Amino acid sequence: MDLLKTSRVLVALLCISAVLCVEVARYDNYPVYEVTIGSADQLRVLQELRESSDSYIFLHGGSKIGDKFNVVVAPHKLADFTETLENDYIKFRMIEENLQQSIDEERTRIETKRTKGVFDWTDYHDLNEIHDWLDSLASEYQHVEVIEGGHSYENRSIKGVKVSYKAGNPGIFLEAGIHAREWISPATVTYILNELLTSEDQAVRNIAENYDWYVFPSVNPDGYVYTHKKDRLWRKTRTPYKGGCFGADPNRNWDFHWAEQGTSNRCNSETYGGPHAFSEVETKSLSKYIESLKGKIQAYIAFHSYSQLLLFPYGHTGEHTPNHDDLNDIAEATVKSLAKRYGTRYTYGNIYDAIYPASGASADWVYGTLGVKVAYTYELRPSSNSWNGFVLPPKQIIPTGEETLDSLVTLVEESAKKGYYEN
Ligand code: 0X9
Ligand code: ZN
Repeated sequence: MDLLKTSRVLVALLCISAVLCVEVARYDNYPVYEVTIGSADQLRVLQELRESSDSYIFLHGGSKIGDKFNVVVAPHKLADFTETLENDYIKFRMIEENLQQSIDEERTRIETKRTKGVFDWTDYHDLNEIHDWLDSLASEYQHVEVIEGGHSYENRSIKGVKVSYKAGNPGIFLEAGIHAREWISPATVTYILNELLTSEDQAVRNIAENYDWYVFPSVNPDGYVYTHKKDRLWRKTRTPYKGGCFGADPNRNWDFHWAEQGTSNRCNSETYGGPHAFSEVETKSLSKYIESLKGKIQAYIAFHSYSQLLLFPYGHTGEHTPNHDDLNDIAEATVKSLAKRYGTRYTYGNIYDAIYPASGASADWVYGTLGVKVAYTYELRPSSNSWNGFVLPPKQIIPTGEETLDSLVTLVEESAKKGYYEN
């Protein structure tokens, strides 16, 4: 997003101290609308709107007639927005008048209340804290090794760890934070990593010690830093592009049916796929690392938010994968297990049908190119009824971590029963 050129976002000066002032994107008086998809034609209009500009922020997806979803609209686009929807008889209603309020509350809390220097799951952490914590794990546990899985445009490390209790284990890759604003994703994956190392629960110990875990909590580090410092709702990378744009959607940039579905070729769009596949150094470098694990990783799980879904390939077509029935059975058992602790309800299915057509995503590339047959994408809490799900209250981090770990145990056990980790 080009703040100055498009003036999508009002820019304010936030002075953290007398000497340090940074420009911060603000969403004062940005309303949030709930939109209902009434027909296939309306869905097409809404998809075009999503891909048209960054003045509309689609907070979560919807793909079926009857689905509702929430959109943030920049004040200068309000007239266009309502006119387009009215012309196509699309049902919509305002559910929040001022998006900025919840962002302000979160910022105040993080700056004033959080205990600095302690890594726990009572609140969200910035990139340095996550990286320092990963380093500390390697010093503390002999089974942990820090790995640089790649790097970012602004030259930050895509840092992760490998947890291996014994040689010859099948590998499982956990990817988090590819979309910068989805803060519950790194928080959940660090929670899971901590449990893999410390839990005394027998089922958790079994999966922890009988698999090698490759855990990458923040694979879009520039974007994540940007959401902490400048724009809480940033989604993409931060590569500059002609026309004053920044960033591509790193989950539309992988070289598998790139740019075919659910992506935009306009650089200011939230779903801009980039000028070519792997244009982003983040996806290019990380994919090289993942390729180096070919044969070693047998499951790949990406964590996003929000709307409580468990998705599996493909995203570029409604055609089913060869192991669709297995993926569907495993997903069914996984969401059942997730619901046990707190009653959190997930739905599941192949990406194309269960959320929306979207190609060039990491999980599809891993499935389609590397032949990793167990490939899932979680859309974590909250449900799609929430109006600002990226700003999830921190008291939900631990429950989200707990139920997601419960479900991950089932996902691994069920896929193992089906023979996916036998050599
Ligand atoms: O659109 C996305 O990239 C994901 N949804 S989100 O709201 N977090 O942006 C869904 C990803 C679907 N996964 C694949 N196509 N593999
Ligand atoms: Zn996402």
